[in-house]
Amino acid sequence: MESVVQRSGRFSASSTEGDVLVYGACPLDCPDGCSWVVTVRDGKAVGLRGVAEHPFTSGALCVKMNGYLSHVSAPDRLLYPLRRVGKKGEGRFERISWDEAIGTMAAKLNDTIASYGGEAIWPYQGTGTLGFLQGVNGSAGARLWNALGASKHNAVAICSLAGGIGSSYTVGVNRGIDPESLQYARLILLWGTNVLTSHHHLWKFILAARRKGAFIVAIDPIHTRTAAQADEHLAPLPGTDAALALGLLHVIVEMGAEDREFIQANTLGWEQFRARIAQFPPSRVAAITGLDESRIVALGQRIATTRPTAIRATMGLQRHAGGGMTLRTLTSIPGVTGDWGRLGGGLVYSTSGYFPANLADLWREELLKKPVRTLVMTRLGEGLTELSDPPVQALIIYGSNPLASVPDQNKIRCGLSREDLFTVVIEHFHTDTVKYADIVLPATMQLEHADLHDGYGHLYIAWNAPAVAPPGECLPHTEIFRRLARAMGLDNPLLYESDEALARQVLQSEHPALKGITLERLQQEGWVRLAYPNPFMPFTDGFPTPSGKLEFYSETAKADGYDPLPGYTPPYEAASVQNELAQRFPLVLLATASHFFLNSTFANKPDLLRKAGSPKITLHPVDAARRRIKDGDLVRVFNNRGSFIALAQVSDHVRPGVAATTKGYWPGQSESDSNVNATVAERDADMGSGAVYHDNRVEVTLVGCETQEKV
Ligand SMILES: Nc1nc2c(c(=O)[nH]1)N[C@H]1C(S)=C(S)[C@@H](COP(=O)(O)OP(=O)(O)OC[C@H]3O[C@@H](n4cnc5c(=O)[nH]c(N)nc54)[C@H](O)[C@@H]3O)O[C@H]1N2
Ligand SMILES: Nc1nc2c(c(=O)[nH]1)N[C@H]1C(S)=C(S)[C@@H](COP(=O)(O)OP(=O)(O)OC[C@H]3O[C@@H](n4cnc5c(=O)[nH]c(N)nc54)[C@H](O)[C@@H]3O)O[C@H]1N2
Ligand code: SF4
Ligand SMILES: [Mo]
Repeated sequence: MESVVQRSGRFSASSTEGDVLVYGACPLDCPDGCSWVVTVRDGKAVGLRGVAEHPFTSGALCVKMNGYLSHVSAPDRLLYPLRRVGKKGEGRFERISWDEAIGTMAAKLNDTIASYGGEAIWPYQGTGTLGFLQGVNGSAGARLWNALGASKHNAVAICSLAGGIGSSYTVGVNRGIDPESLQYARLILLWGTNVLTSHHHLWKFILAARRKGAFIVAIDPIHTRTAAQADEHLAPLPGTDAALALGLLHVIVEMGAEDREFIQANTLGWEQFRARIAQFPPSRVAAITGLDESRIVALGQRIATTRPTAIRATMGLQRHAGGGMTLRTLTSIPGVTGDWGRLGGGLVYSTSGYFPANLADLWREELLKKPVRTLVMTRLGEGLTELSDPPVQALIIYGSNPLASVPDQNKIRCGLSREDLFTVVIEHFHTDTVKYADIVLPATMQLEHADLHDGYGHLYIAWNAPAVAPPGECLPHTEIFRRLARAMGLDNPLLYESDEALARQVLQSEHPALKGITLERLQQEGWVRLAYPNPFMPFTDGFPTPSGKLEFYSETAKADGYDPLPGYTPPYEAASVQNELAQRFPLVLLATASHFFLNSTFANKPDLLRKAGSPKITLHPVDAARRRIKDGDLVRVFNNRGSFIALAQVSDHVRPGVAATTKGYWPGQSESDSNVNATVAERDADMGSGAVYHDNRVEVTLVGCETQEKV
């Protein structure tokens, strides 16, 4: 039989002789945060599988990561530092040494600081990897940027900020119930979330509930693959969910089904909120959401009579002008039904923050000599073309492909073309963004570096041990920043701590959730559940709001300049708000998660690109016929900001007036040299400057039939 060189206490003999099994974790920006095992043979990774015993991963990865090993060894992977030799955007580079690359960077950054001050440096970290050492959760490089006084990001505004802030006004935090507790629900509302594409590991808990009789409702403007599996699907107009929530509550209150005992003991401002709810009778809500009144009433009655009801919402739901308010209002529903107090009831938007990472020790704000400005990552175009005092003179991009992923692509391209801007991109592949770099640095991938991970859709943390040596001259972010600090002549020892030392500091906390969890244990076991009770109910000891109660009425929201009550904020580009714009651009375009890519990661992976096919836009038959568009036609999708080309897919999976496409394609893959983000506005959601990707009006025309004034 087999024998195994054991790296970890949890392994039993299960592999070929001489093989080494190494625990790791998926680094991608995905709620599931899977734990995996790498099989290493003769120094090479030959196998990758999900950890079978991990209750959330449950032995499976996903269609994107199953073939990860071929991505790691892809022939077009960046392996050496490069210097630009062509014009910005041309993508012509020559190989240089690490010493030269780091030396050039150090000189440029020192010059920038001398001429403009540290804030002229913009460290632009995206969500390419989430880890606490190399990735965005730990703001890799934070110590160095603090020492240099560089500008900061306000948070990962690109993805989830608005919704997190919105739910915090109601329950005090961005987090909600343990997603695993969906298995105890009797009614599950999958509200603006495409589970089977974006975080399929949750599905088994939903199925477990269904086996015990739970009813599953999908609320999504698109008939997604998740909606297709639900017992019922409601397709409201995009961005109208808070109105729907208030309408459902109207039905519940009319029935007298609110949980008065819970409300009395655990909430603040019920009378005011009740008056707000009264303003949203189903007839009004039907007009706002475009849903039949009878279906709103029926769902309201179902919620009123089914305990416990669980709501799963994710980030897509808040990519609208009223995204923060949407989560604020949805989070109030279990406050009215009392389901926050029942196992299997409540809402989960994110679990991020359940891991009480010691970020203060990781970041060391004391290295900052004075407070620095924060920049919004979804306003990169504006930041590069309009910001002054100081202007951005040095842009260090890592874990991000902003030319593909960030709103207002044309403006970003213009900013990245600036001759006086020094741009460094740390990457795995020759993305469109890389083409604008002065210096390109090759980063290690997950099998080649150490990292510490949590998940934003579960309560586990994991240690990712390096399994193989990096190919070529790839380096981890942590090492790149150590080398840069040295080349810049900085001598604070905090800038030179090892990866393990950093990981130990992240885990250094008196918080009970980390009781008994050490780096040694993680290295031994690969992953652990945080020390919360199991099953877990978050708000049994009250809500972490100023009043200690769930706040229907929030003084904090009021002080921050918002409506103190949950309410409904229409989309910026709603026909009711901007009628003239809606006439010019009649279709609301959603650009949602692709089943085969993770944001723009993998859009260059041949097998996944083949499965995904060309960029598509789904149009309702009525909308298609009106424009003489047939299934399979090549169309130009445009508005006053820009355009991109896609294949028309004519289907009733969307309603008239709504169109759907997917995010992630690289602009350079299209003959228009653009993707959907050429049409998306550089605009903030109501709370926390989140992006409004799905609040986007467009018109569509056959390629070849574009008129000059329209495009
Ligand atoms: N396969 C795959 N998985 C991913 C990603 C990916 O790119 N590909 N992206 C990852 C990332 S970065 C994130 S942040 C997460 C979470 O990202 P998700 O929340 O999954 O993001 P979306 O796909 O934008 O939106 C989810 C669903 O919400 C719907 N939706 C959009 N607007 C509205 C609305 O106004 N009302 C309602 N009710 N529904 C609406 C969309 O049609 C979509 O089906 O997923 C992660 N998982
Ligand atoms: N239209 C539209 N656009 C969207 C969205 C939408 O719903 N609609 N969703 C938004 C969301 S939710 C998000 S989170 C953003 C994501 O936007 P980004 O943060 O830009 O993420 P990606 O597009 O995946 O690009 C990540 C890049 O990092 C690289 N990378 C991966 N790992 C590492 C590493 O360890 N080191 C380095 N140096 N590089 C690495 C990958 O090769 C990839 O090119 O996109 C947003 N864009
Ligand atoms: S992308 Fe998500 S589902 Fe796929 S392996 Fe990574 S964490 Fe798991
Ligand atoms: Mo995201």
